[in-house]
Amino acid sequence: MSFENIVLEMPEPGIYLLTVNRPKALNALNPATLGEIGQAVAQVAADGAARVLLVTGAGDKAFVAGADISAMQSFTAVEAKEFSLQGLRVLRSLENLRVPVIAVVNGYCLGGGCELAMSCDWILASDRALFGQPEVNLGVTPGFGGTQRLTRLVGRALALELVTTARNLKADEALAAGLVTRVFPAESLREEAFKMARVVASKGPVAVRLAKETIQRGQDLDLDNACVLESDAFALCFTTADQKEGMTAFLEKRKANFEGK
Ligand code: DAK
Repeated sequence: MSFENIVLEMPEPGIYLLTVNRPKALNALNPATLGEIGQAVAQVAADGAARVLLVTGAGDKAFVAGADISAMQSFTAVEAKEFSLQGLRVLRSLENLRVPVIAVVNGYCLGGGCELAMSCDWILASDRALFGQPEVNLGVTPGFGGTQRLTRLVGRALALELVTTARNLKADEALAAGLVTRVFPAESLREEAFKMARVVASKGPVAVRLAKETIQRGQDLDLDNACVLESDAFALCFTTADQKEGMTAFLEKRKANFEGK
């Protein structure tokens, strides 16, 4: 599949890299770009060899500086609703991808860009990253789930402060707030992200998928029901060859050779 606004590649076995590629517009998300991200997610979802997806922005200035303001400026309310629903749908499909998805944030990560990053499973940031939901500067609210995902990640008070003041967070504050999991020097961000992706790709693929599903599905349940999900996932692992291989390899003091079945 060929794209105009993104690049999707598999630079190493099992590791997909999706790059939003509109550096002249700081990788802003217009409807075409969102559509291509949706197609790329479907492509990764259909590839049984996929183990992890990295999502980043082209250039060293921005991950994504937001939804495309020039595309939105003349929207009618109906078009705005369609755009918002498209964004919500695409970001949800990314979130629901069965393999872990890691955002690799190298600069401005604003508005729809922050919403894209938050729909990934976790965020790695460079020390030059800047996060925010500045939509109120433009007279609108966040439209791709920012009010909800930011609140779940950093809590109600900070989410409200950030969304209503449009204040941006530097990487260190984003780390302290739990919005990002790790911060790296800008020069080493990409290599650190690949190192982490290789670690994920080396683990039992079925176990990794089930762990993601259990954490995701369980977080909105009460603890008793969530733990039933976990115990079912754990039991399901014992139907796989990977469980036998993983435990046998441990006992034989060798590296496991997982096949994803
Ligand atoms: N959209 C379109 N173009 C953008 C852009 C964006 N979000 N951000 C930057 N650009 C473009 C600039 O217009 C400029 O283009 P040229 O003038 O060169 O043609 C180019 O990228 C470089 O930007 P700057 O010259 O401004 O670069 P600076 O380094 O001076 O400043 C900046 C970088 C990130 C501080 C600045 O560009 C900026 O403030 N950008 C806007 C950031 C922002 O407000 N982001 C949030 C966008 S709103 C909804 C659906 C979705 C949403 C809301 C509602 N519904 C349908 C209900 C989501 C909204 C958003 O994400």
